Amino acid sequence: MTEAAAAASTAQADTDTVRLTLDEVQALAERVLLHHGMSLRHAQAVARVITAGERDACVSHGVYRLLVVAQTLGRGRVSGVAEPVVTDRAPGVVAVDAGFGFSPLAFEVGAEHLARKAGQNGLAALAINHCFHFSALWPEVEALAARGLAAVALTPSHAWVAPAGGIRGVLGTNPLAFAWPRPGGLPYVFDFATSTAARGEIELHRRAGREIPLGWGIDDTGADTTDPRRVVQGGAMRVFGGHKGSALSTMIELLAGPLIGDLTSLDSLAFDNGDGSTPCHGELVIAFDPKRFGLGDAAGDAARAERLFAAIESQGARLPSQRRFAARAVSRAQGVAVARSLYTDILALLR
Ligand code: NDP
Ligand code: PYC
Repeated sequence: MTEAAAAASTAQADTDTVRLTLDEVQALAERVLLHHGMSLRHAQAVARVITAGERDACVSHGVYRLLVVAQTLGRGRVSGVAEPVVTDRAPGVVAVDAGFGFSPLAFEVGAEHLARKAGQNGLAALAINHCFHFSALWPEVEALAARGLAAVALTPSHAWVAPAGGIRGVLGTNPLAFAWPRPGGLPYVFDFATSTAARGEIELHRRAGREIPLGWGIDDTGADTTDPRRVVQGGAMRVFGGHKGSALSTMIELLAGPLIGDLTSLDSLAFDNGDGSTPCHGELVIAFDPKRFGLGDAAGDAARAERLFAAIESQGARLPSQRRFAARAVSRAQGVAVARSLYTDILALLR
């Protein structure tokens, strides 16, 4: 590319995006959510996960989600003000009833209890019930790793995903997240949908009029398609990893659904009844305290984990979340660039 072409392309990119500091993203998100009737506590908690998504360049779960959350609030089923209610179910189990509010505040309230119970028992579980759930799970497992705990989080969604060998949506996009605390540094974290791609990615492609890669979804006849509209209208998404992803996704349905007295993705879609709201169901988070598990050589155990990470990286492979952590550092220094069309749609939510 010539210098002039590069300058023109940069200028084009500048006009197509709006640069915001992270404080501005948080403030914008809070404003939109308060405008749509959320309590301050909910608005701040939801804005924190949305800002974290944008900061870490997880665009499918960043400010784009404001459109989805506002639409869900507009449908009137979700409560923007419900205060989470904590119940001590067992020495190792705490439940938080979100009262049909969004999940982030319920997690923030429950995390304290979960961490205390994990410290007492070695491991503990947090069951969040009756929550509208739109967020990425890594902020939650990372928060637990920051307390020195290893953690797993899982949740269903809506029945958009066909099981391996099937062609109709039965399973959710069902994310699975894991964090492992590392001495003096950022944790090892992965967090992925058990569908080939998250629903948010398909929606973003649809918004942008872009094709999706083959393998993400099928149309209403079960044929592979690159048209996101055909996946969304009568088609289905694909699970990752064939029968293995299908089984993992089913496990998530069971553990974060019937096990904790809550809905599966099929139930969540039926409950939605065509509203197009964020899925409503439960979430399960499990925390492990390494201090209660080992044989007394915590430093040796941590060093063995570090050798595993080093062996992965020494081949040129990267650890999950490294892209996010790198994006986080850049966003903290330079802010984030939001697509202008998306920014305009978000501002319209304030009218
Ligand atoms: P991605 O496929 O983007 O990433 C999955 C994970 O794999 C990330 O931890 C990522 O790290 C890591 N990764 C990606 N590429 C590599 C690589 N080459 N080497 C090593 N690690 C890699 O995630 P999804 O699109 O599946 O999911 C996105 C988000 O959507 C998740 O945060 C999930 O929680 C959320 N979601 C939420 C749902 C809900 O119901 N609430 C439903 C479905 C999804 P990195 O980020 O650093 O690239
Ligand atoms: O991207 O699959 C998704 C999703 C569903 C609910 C929240 N995010």
